[in-house]
Amino acid sequence: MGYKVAVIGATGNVGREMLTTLAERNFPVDAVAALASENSIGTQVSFGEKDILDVQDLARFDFRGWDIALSSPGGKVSAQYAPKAAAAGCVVIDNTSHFRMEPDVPLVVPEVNPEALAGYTKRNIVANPNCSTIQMVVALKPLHDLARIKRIVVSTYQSVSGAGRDGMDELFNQTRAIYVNDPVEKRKFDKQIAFNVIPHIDSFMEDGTTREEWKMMVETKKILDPRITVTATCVRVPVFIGHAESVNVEFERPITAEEATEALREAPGITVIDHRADEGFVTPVECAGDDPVFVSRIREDFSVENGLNLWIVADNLRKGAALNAVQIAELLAGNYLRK
Ligand code: 11C
Repeated sequence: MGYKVAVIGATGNVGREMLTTLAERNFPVDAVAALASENSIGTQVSFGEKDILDVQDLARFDFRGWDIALSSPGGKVSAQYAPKAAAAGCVVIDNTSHFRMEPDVPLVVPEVNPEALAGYTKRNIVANPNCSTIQMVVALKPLHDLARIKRIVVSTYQSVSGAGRDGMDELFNQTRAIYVNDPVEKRKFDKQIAFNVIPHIDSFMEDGTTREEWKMMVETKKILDPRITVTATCVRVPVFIGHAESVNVEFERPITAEEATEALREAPGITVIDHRADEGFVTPVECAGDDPVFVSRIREDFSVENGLNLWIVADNLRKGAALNAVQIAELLAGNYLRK
């Protein structure tokens, strides 16, 4: 016997990837519902190689009798519908930032803090972290276990798919416009993204930090360890899929690059590719469509005590969103919602 699974925001970048990931990993389903706003009624989405689903109106959907909802619409839509689905007995795994920092909602990365999932019963909601946080904490968990992280300095290189399909269209259209000498139009990003980089993701906060940077700080503390201090600079780059991060870590105890590499090689969800030679590292183009978090350029940082530098790359739509959500569903099914 399988589960009845609804995907909210099924027509978006992440929603489609959720359907693909559920099918690829053979998640045991008895029924799958693709839900979106009424504007998408009449459209269809694929579920695996063979099945086509008619998109249903989220506003009219009755969640009673449905086991799990994987939710990736806008934050405001989640704020309205996740509690509704949860109250009907459906466990919501929500990919928006809306519930992440609420103390009675677990924020889960299965390789890092699977035990936190037990708290889902308080609200029937589990939060999926931000994509740039997920790949960083997966890579840092084995190193934290080894030598205790004190401080993280991270700079991100985030692809336009993090901003949805409109972000991908804007990179494509601006690139084309520049080649054919058409005017460059800006809709999604506040500066030109083609042939450029933009140090601004999500809204600005009062202290000059952006919300994307703030999320990396607070989510890392909630998932990995509240004692760790984090400072982040988040940058949008003209790449379609795959976020990269340059991460500088200060540990409590000494740790060599060799020890770190060995621990990373043994840890779940991580692939180390680090040959210290031309092409001996991973870039976003190579990680797109793959599940692991890739770690390269592992080296000691002699400018601080117990410092290490790393280059971390992952597909932001898969491990950064859909795959992590489906892994949470697998944990739920295996440990809490057994059929
Ligand atoms: C980006 N990380 O690349 C964002 C997308 O809080 O879930 C995901 C935003 C979030 O723009």
